[in-house]
Amino acid sequence: MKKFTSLLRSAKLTSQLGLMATAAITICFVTGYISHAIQQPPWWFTWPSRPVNLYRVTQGLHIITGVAAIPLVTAKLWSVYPKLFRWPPVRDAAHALERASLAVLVASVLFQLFSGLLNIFRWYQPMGFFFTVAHYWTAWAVAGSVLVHIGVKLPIIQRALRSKPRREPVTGGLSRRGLIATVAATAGAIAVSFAGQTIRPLAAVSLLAPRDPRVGSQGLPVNGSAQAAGVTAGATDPGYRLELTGPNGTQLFTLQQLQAIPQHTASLPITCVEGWSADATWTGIRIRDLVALAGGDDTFQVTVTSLQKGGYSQSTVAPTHARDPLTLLALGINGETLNLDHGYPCRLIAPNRPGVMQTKWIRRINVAKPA
Ligand SMILES: Nc1nc2c(c(=O)[nH]1)N[C@H]1C(S)=C(S)[C@@H](COP(=O)(O)O)O[C@H]1N2
Ligand SMILES: [Mo]
Repeated sequence: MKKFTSLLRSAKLTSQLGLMATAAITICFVTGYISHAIQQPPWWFTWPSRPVNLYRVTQGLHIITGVAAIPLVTAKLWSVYPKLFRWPPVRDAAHALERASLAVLVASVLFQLFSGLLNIFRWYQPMGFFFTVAHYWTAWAVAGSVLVHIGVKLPIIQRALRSKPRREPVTGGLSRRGLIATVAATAGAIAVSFAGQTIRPLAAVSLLAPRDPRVGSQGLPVNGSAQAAGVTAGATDPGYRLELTGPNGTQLFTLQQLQAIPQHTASLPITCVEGWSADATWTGIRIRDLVALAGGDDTFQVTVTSLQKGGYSQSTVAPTHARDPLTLLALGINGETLNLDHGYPCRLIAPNRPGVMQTKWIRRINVAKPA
């Protein structure tokens, strides 16, 4: 076996790479859970509406640590793969269990990194709705199997990390430190080149990111055009009415009537779960003013429904966000009337909220007490 084992491989190298990969995966897991909980809140979870850029930071970290984990995990697997060919493959029951947990670990981590990458590049066809569900549940398999793996290996890891480094080969070649530095630099470069889609000053060096937050109609990328959503006819229909329902009953508004309600301005980003964020200045009606018109107060939640059938056609605005004066039913963007792709005649924009919940082409707003 010796003959195809690089001299660089050692328990110390594996432990150090493992530590780096675990750090990235831990941040990725926590920020991913946050994104999930905002969209499907468990009973104990509330997400604030401020600071307005908090979700931008957590989701930016999710994507950045996810892509940075790719070289870290690859290097870590490289450092141990000759062990795959050890004979006998299974020594006893405990060993068999350990190997099974390793198989779960490797498969679930690779699935998460790969499916996440497909999502960043908006290649949904092979996954469809399946992605969010699978990506969520597989994250638990990663968390569980990482914990088991660390638990099993802890004595080896501790010994390896404390051990004196083996004498490095002197004649040319890469040293262990050199390898670690190369892997870290690769992870860092990949992280930076994706970060540009959410940190504007980095956009120029954002070589790998699929989105440039500076590019798009009205100065903002479009996710899901009006045509793709099948709403063009409904959104431009002169008979369009916004329906507002609540304790005061049902009220209908033409676009002209909406424009006559006091307008406010808010500078807020769209932060897509895919990792890009872009700032814009929005003009429209405060949601809390509509809540008051409907007969609600600041303990009420708001559910908005799109002209779109299926897809991201509905979202709920919790009281924390509904009463925030920055939360708008936007009619305008960057000084212009909202164009069709950005949600004409009106769309939701709220601080510190995932893009997929910033519903476009709204036709109904329901104001109700949370269940
Ligand atoms: N009705 C509807 N609203 C929607 C979507 C959609 O597909 N349908 N896409 C959402 C997603 S995923 C994002 S990131 C934002 C993007 O807004 P923009 O296209 O104006 O940049 O809109 C959100 N609102
Ligand atoms: Mo999105």
